[in-house]
Amino acid sequence: MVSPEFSHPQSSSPMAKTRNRSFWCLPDGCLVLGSAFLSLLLVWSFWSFFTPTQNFQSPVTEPSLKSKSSEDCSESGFGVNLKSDPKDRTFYDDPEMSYSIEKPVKDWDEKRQEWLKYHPSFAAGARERIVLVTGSQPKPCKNPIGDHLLLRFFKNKVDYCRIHGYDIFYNNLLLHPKMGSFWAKLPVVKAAMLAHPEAEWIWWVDSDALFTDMEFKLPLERYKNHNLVVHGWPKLIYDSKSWTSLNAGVFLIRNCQWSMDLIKTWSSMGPISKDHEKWGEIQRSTFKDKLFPDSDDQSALIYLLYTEKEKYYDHIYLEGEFYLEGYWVEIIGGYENTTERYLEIERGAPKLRRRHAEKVSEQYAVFREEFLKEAGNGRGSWRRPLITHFTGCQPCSGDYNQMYAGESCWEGMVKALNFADNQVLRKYGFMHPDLHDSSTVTEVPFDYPADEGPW
Ligand SMILES: [Mn+2]
Repeated sequence: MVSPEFSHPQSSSPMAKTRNRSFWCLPDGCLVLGSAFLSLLLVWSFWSFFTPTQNFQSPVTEPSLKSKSSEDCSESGFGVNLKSDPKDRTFYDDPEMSYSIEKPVKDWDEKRQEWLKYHPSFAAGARERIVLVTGSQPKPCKNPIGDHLLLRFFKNKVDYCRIHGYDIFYNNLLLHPKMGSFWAKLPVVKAAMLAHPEAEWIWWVDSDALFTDMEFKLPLERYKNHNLVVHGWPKLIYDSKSWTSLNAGVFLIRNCQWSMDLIKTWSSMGPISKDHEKWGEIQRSTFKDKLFPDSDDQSALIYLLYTEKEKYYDHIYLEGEFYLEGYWVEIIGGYENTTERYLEIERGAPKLRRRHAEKVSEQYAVFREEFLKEAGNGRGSWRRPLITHFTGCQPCSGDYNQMYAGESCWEGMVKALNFADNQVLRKYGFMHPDLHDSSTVTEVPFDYPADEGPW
């Protein structure tokens, strides 16, 4: 689909002045943290030397720091305490609390806050914490190379999460028997919100989408006054009334009551509703370019934005500035040019060529950023697209939209997967010399690409 670019009208909202307001659902349910909790945060920032940050210079063996912290953190992983679950009652102990999509959760902000109060090591970084959620169907793929492709799409997400320190959950079950196909994500996202009270955001990424910029991080600061972030364009929703005015295959949703309510309303247009068929008809009559009869999650979300703008628009950030997900057809032809432009930058910037541990990759992303100012974003840009989405190609079933040759789907996927893999492999000393050839690798020469060899 077309992806018009214009700046987001909400980005200049007056809300943007208040920096630290948005811990919980925004802007309706903004809860101020108590002073006791804040002091816990302060104490934690002192303890957190176990998680060295870019600014922290003290050696971890400093004896005066070691004694107290090691008692509390000796059984911890990466600055959070994985072994402490105090006996205090939380929502997990409430027999009424259900993970099912059919039983709404109430007072989630308070319940989540209470859990964090009893787990202070998680409270410290909660605002920035993301859990990526993805998944596929329970059965083996019909497409003979389907499972292999899904494995590579999943590996790509694991790579991205490892580089950025995010947790990832892969679901391959229908959590509600009626919520299949594109509706299957909603029960999973709801369950993930309950399973991860430590995370502020759940990031759903479809199985047919992959990260093609392993360095780029979501600009969370931009979303601080919003609860849902999707790739989309207001003009296409309100003027064109198109069912592709946003894409529901990738979204970031805040772990809060507003989102619980949205999921309830959203899924009420899905197959769990007795009005499911009727919703299909309503969607088709509202969005004239929608050609199939069934009610789908993407049209349902656009319908909410379209019919209840006052209720939803201020809470949903339509990200149109970069490829939060991008249509593969308009992207994959640009990988070679992008690769060449990035190499050109590196030839002139030794600090970008320096070999480094994978763990410190984010620092090199910061270095690179100053050279990407001219790259642009989104369509027509030579910046690596954050996510390439193979909309219309189904890796597992092997079905594809008849407007493409099937081969172009599978070849495009291989090219995108290798393009992404090259960014990862380089930290391990290797790369694919040919994006169309998955099985051949070459060793990366020292000081590459300055010493680029004849290959
Ligand atoms: Mn998809």
